[in-house]
Amino acid sequence: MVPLKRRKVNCSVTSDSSGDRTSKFPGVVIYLLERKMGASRRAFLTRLGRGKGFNIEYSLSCSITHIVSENNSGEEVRTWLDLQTGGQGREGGEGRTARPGSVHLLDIVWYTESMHAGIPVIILDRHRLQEREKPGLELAVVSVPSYACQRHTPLLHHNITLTDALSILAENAELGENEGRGVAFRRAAALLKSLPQEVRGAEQLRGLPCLGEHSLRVIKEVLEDGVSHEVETTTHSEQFKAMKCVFQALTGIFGVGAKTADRWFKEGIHTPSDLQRSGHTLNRAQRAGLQYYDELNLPVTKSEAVAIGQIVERAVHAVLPGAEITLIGGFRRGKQTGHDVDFLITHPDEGREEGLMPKVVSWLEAQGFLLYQKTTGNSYLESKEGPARPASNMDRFERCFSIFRLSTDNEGREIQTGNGPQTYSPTLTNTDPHTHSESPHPLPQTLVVVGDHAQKVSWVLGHSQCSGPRSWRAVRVDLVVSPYSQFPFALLGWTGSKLFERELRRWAVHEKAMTLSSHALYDRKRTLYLRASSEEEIFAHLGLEYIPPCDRNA
Ligand code: 8GT
Ligand code: MN
Repeated sequence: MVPLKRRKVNCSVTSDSSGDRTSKFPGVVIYLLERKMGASRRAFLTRLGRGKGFNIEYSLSCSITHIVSENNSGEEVRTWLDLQTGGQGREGGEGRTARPGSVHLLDIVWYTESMHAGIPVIILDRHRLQEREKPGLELAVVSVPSYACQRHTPLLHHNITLTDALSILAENAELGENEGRGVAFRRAAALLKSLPQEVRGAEQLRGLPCLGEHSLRVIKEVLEDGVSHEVETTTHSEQFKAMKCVFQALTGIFGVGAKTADRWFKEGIHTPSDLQRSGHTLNRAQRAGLQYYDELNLPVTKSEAVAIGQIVERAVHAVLPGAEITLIGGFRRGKQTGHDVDFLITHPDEGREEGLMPKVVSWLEAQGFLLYQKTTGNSYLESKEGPARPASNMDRFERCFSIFRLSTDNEGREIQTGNGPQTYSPTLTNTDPHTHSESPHPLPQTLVVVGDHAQKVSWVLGHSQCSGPRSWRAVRVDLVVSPYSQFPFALLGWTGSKLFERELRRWAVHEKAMTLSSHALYDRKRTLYLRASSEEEIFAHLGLEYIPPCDRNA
């Protein structure tokens, strides 16, 4: 017997077309679906219809115009029909298969009303089997690659509810110092971000990679109940709320990483003002972080990033004409806001970029653009034997971590003049958002409406409102200088997202026996460095399809 899937519908008139002879309604050829109806009821209804002059066929053929079923959903009938036709002719195609796209899929109600009326009644919406727009079954068979760097992941995607749930669990795992678990949830979320459509049912997840048992359980719960019990419990748990609040407050201080935050937390330091009171000796970065705490925790907008880009360009061109400046990080991926602004600087004549950063910094300082800066020199040396194993994630470019003083005019437009030489003053001030009204914020100028941030700034720095208009804000800026030959690697490494980068390196090691860094790509089998003059070439060396920056938002 031919398996059902393969059996194609015969278009010739079948031996069972007896209804033809008595048909009073030649344009209507009915097929009663036996599924769930049962053979005897079907036979009874067939006799009844034929007795009233209807053409009712027993075999599926391309002459069928109406398929009538009882107790079946639209999806069920559609799936059944696809099986009969081998999935062909979905769009009502011609020729050898039935015309499932153009055939009416009807509920038994239409049939009984027609029997009662003695004629085929006009088809109303309530007669039709409702088919939800549910392309999911196809999704399950679409093959989705398992590394995020093999997929296109746009900024806006279709599965926000699910990814939000997984992100909370990832965050919880990270706060609990379970990085492996955090990465597993982040990988699952990244997969959902790359899907071309919304997941509406668990059956759509079949065969998809990156979904561990735990993530699948959470996703299924959200799909079925709208929420996940575990996510709800986590978000409402006092421990999670406290940890999140504390860690965000402490790691929100520029110069404070997760390890330091954890140490301070264990000492009972929970807020920036606890820290201030603690008498801890802070390094220069941390002191600046405290001083500009509020503003550095406001998002930086794209237009602010562009304005800073123009300043950086002026500075770089003043000291090295012909140098090239590229906006990297999240803004290059199309994000409209960021926590900082990242720039990559290079020069086509390799070697000209050496020692560039101190000169750029001097220029910026002289113009009054810098509130804080720390420059580190280039310490990269290409080893003939290839990179160390395991390869370091740290890169060794000449680099400047800084806090810019971005001027704005009264309409909130960013303007590009500094305010005369002005250096960072390490005075400690009250920066706790909860107690900020107690002491004056030591900002050298006063607050004004600052574009998109007007409300937020005046809320956070409420105490500043009475001190009159201020025409600038503090913004974190990272400057990186790369030799021209390493530029594509630096560009790729600094565009992110962090997960995308992690996946690229994992792909390189596990699938290609290569080591990728922001400086180079090394082929361990052939024991040689693979050069590239563009990001596209790096993807090609790695045997990957090129993914543009806007699709690296894993
Ligand atoms: P944002 O919008 O919050 O600023 O997000 P982002 O721009 O995506 O993140 P980021 O923290 O500013 O980092 C930008 C990219 O640079 C990320 O992909 C990150 O992995 C990468 N990156 C660092 N530090 C370093 C580093 O020391 N070396 C290299 N190669 N990449 C780094 O953040
Ligand atoms: Mn960034």
